[in-house]
Formats: sequence, C-alpha cells, structure tokens
Amino acid sequence: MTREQLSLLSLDPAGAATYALAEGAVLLRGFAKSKEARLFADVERVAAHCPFRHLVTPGGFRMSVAMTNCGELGWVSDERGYRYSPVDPQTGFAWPAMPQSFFDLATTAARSAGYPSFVPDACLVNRYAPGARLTLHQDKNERDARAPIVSVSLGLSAVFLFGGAARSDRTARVPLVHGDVVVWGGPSRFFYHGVLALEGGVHPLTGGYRINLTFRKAV
Ligand code: MD6
Ligand code: FE
Repeated sequence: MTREQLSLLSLDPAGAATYALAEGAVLLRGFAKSKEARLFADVERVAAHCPFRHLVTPGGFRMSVAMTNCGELGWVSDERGYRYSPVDPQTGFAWPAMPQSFFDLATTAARSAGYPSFVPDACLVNRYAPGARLTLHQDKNERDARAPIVSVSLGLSAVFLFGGAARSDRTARVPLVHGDVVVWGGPSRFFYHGVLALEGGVHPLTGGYRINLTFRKAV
C-alpha cells in the first residue's frame, strides 16, 4: 500500500495529514517531526538507565528488535511468557519515568485520533538495526481493551504490515517514515500487525537505526 492508496481523512493548514488504516486506526503523518530532537535525546536518556537488550520469546527465540522501557510498567518477555513488569529484570531497578516529551506527544496524538482520555502508563522503546523485524502479532497483554496504542516512528523508514482480526487475513504494507505516528484502537485494537526486515541506511538523527515508541495503558 502506498501513501496515495491510504484514504486521506483530513489535511490541516500546516499540511499534517491523517490517513485511515482501518476503523479505529489512523496514521498521523509527520506528527512527531517537530519534536524529534527532544524525543531522541529522551530515548538516549532512557537507554542510559535501562539499556536496549534482545529479549527471548517464550518459545526460546532471541528477538531481532532490541527493547527497553520507560513509565510505571515495562513490557518484557522470557521463557515464562510475555508480561508487564514494574522493574527491569536485567537491572532490578524501576524503569525510568516516562519523559514529559513522550507523555505529551502520546496524549496529543491520541486526542487528534479521537481518543481524548488516553493516559499511557507504559512505553516500550524498540530499536531496529538493518535486518531486524517483528513477525505478525497482536498486542493483547494490556488489561483495558478500550485504550488505544500510540506508536511513534523515528529514524530509518520501515514497512509496517497491517492485517485484520485473523492471522490469515491479508496484510497491507504501510511505509512508516521519521515522525509518523500511528494510533490504533477501537474495532482494530487487536488486529494482527508486524514490521518487515529493516533496510540499511543512515538517518541524520538516529544513525543506522529505526526507533519506535509504543505507548500503552497496561493496567
Ligand atoms: C513498530 N509496532 O512499529 C512495532 N503495535 O516497531 C507495533 O508492534 C505496534 O506500531 C501496536 C500498535 C501499533 C504498533
Ligand atoms: Fe504491536
């Protein structure tokens, strides 16, 4: 799917475009771009406390995407399963507080997408190096199904796979570029999605990486 094939919902005077991905899911193109410097500085601050690491899936596979967290709760995976934890299992310390820049961006994006009461308590920070990918999955470890997910892309571009309620549903390919924000909830909250293997490149802000911030209300 190209940008042109997505359906344009609105175009504000500043040129920010909102595209519908599915019922309840929108792409806010470039929404985070003007905040890029602060956001990336805060990613580095979070990673200085709780470093990026490759988690292991319950099935015993090392994930190609490196992850860390901030906020009251962090998403973790190991041989015992997927869950949210108030402490970093690697350091034994609480995750760093959610930076104000993250919280403000997530809540304004959610409001623009029609979710005015979204209050995230967890932010998963994903780092993709060339070749890193995320296989099709559902986000279903969160307790409150009414809360959307807000997903922010920084740095190198990636192709987001966006399917339906069943794993076998056909998937659209949505290019996500630096500054794009996807807000996802309501009827499509549990749709399957993934990310194709990252291509190589160099981005002025993030170097050889794509960074994704995924905000959730976990409890
Ligand atoms: C990523 N995102 O974009 C991974 N999940 O790197 C996700 O898995 C995701 O973008 C739920 C809603 C939006 C997302
Ligand atoms: Fe996901």
